[in-house]
Amino acid sequence: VSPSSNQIARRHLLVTGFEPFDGDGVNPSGEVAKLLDGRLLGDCVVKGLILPVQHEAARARVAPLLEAPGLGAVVHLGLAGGRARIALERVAVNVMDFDTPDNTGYRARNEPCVPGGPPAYFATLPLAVLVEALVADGVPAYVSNTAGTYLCNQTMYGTLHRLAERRHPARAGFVHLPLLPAMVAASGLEQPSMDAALMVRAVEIVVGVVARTA
Ligand code: PCA
Repeated sequence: VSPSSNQIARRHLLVTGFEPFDGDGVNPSGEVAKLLDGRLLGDCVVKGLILPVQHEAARARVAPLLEAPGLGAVVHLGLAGGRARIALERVAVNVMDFDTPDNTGYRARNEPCVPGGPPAYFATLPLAVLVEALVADGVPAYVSNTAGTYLCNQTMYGTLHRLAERRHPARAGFVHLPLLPAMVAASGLEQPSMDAALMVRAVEIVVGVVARTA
């Protein structure tokens, strides 16, 4: 006998983005996560929130959410300036080695995300299915083999580590978004960008597939 739906916590998908960092006034990943908060996907609801760009604070924000009953999957989002396409990250490594300081001015040098943790974790989201769904809808996307060694990698690693430790069935992974056109305009640099509406559509496709397959 399965419990009636009001006896169990609603199945939900955790979607996080980050606050702006490195002097930027905006971070599209945080904006998209905020926009999707509360969205219904079949029997699943999105819990969207914005993480601080500091490793302990980001971890403290995510940790209790990974223990929440009804957690179906985790999709972390972040900004990756220089990427031209939606990047589905394949792997998180146990390294923090920052090229730029975090939002508290701290610059980690060759530190582990989790002391004693395994060298790396693969994303557990269905990456090939996600790329296929994005590309079929005309959204440029690919599977990336590095999430860097900054906050995004650390957050992906921390989540996959915690879920693996608990043998939690929720799938998890990380999606890097390109710069917004206005960010490139403001920088005056020769950089690729993606319109906000297309990024939103991309993440909607990702969470839609993840909700169906979680
Ligand atoms: N991107 C950074 C950290 C926050 C963000 O949005 C990264 O790629 O690590």
